[in-house]
Amino acid sequence: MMTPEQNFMRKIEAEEKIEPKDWMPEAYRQNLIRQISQHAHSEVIGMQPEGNWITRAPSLRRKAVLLSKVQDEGGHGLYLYSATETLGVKRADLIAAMQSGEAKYASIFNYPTQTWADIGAIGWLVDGAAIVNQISLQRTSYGPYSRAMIRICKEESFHQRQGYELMIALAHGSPAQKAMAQDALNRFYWPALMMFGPHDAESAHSAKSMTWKIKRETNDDLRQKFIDQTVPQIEFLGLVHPDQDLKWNAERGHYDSGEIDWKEFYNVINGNGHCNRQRVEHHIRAHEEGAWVRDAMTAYNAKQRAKTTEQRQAA
Ligand code: FAQ
Repeated sequence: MMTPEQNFMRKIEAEEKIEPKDWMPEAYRQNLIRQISQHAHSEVIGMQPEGNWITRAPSLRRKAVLLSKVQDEGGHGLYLYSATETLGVKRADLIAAMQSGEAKYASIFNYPTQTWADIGAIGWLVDGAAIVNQISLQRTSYGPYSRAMIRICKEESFHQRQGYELMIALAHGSPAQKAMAQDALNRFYWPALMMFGPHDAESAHSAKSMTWKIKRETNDDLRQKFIDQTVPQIEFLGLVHPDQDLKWNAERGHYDSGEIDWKEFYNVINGNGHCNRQRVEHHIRAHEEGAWVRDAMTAYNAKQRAKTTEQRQAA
C-alpha cells in the first residue's frame, strides 16, 4: 500500500495530471495558488498599458486588433482565476491580496507605454516572453493550469505576431518611425528578460516547483531560449540590439548576454516601479465601479435557483 504522498509522487513521475479532488501536499497546493493567481493578476493588470492606446490607435484595423487583444488578456485572467479557485480559494480573496500588495503580478506591467511603438514592442517581446514560459507550462503537473495554458498559448501566438507585424511596419517605415521602434525596443528589451524571474540560484520557489513539475524549465533556461530567438528577429527588423555584450558562444550553442539590472528588478517587484501605484489604483477603481455587475449577477443566480426549487416542488 502506498501512502497518499507516495501515490502523489508516483503520478508526478508518471506524468499523470493532478486533478482538483486528488490528494496533494499542502505546500504543493499553496505554491500553485501563489503562482497561478499571480499569473491571473498579471493578465488582468497587463490590460492597462495597452488599453492606454486603444483610443489613439492610428487606424481602424489597428484599433480593432488591439481592442480584441486586450479583451483576450482579460479572458486569460478569468481562466486562470477559475483554475486557482479549483484549489479551494475564493477569487475575492485573491483579488484583495493583489490590491493590498501582498500578491505580486508581472513586473513588466509597471512600465509606461509612451509611444505607439510600445504597443508593437509589448506584443512582440512581452507576449513573446510570456509564450516561451507558457509553452513550457502546458506540461505543468496540475490539470486545470495545464489546460488553461494550452488554450492561452493559442491566443498568445496571435498576440505575438500582431506585435511583430506592427514593429515591421514601423522599422521599415520613415526614419522617425524607425527611431520610434528602436526606442521601444531599447526600453522593453531588458524588462522583458526580467519576466523570467531571478537567476536560478536566487529563485526561492524553483527547486520545489521543478520537483513537483509545476515548472518544467528553469527561469534561466527559459530566458536563454527567449534571448536566442529574439536575435534574428531584431536583425530582420534592421534594429540595433540593446545588449552591447551579446555574443554568440559556439561552445554552448547559445548567445552570452549582458547582466540584467537586478536592482531595478527588485525595486519594481517590491512596488516601486514607474507605474505600480497607478496600476493598482486603477484596478481598485475599476473593481469598485463593477460591483453593481457582480451584485446583479449574484441576485439573478439566486432568483434562478429559487425558481428551479419552486418548479421542482410543484412537480
Ligand atoms: N515579476 O522563486 P521565483 C503575460 C517573484 S503573462 C513579478 O523565481 P517563481 C501575458 C515571484 O513571484 C506574464 N514578480 O518565483 C500578457 C516570487 O515572489 P513571491 C506572467 C516576480 O514563481 C502579455 C519571487 O519573485 N506570467 O505577460 C517576477 O518560481 C501582454 C521569487 O521568484 C506568469 O506569471 C516578475 N517578473 O518563478 C498579458 C507565468 N519574477 O511569490 C497582458 C507563470 C519573479 O515569493 C499583456 N509564472 N517574481 O512573493 C511563472 O512561470 C513563475 O511564477 C515566474 C517566477 C517564472 C514568473
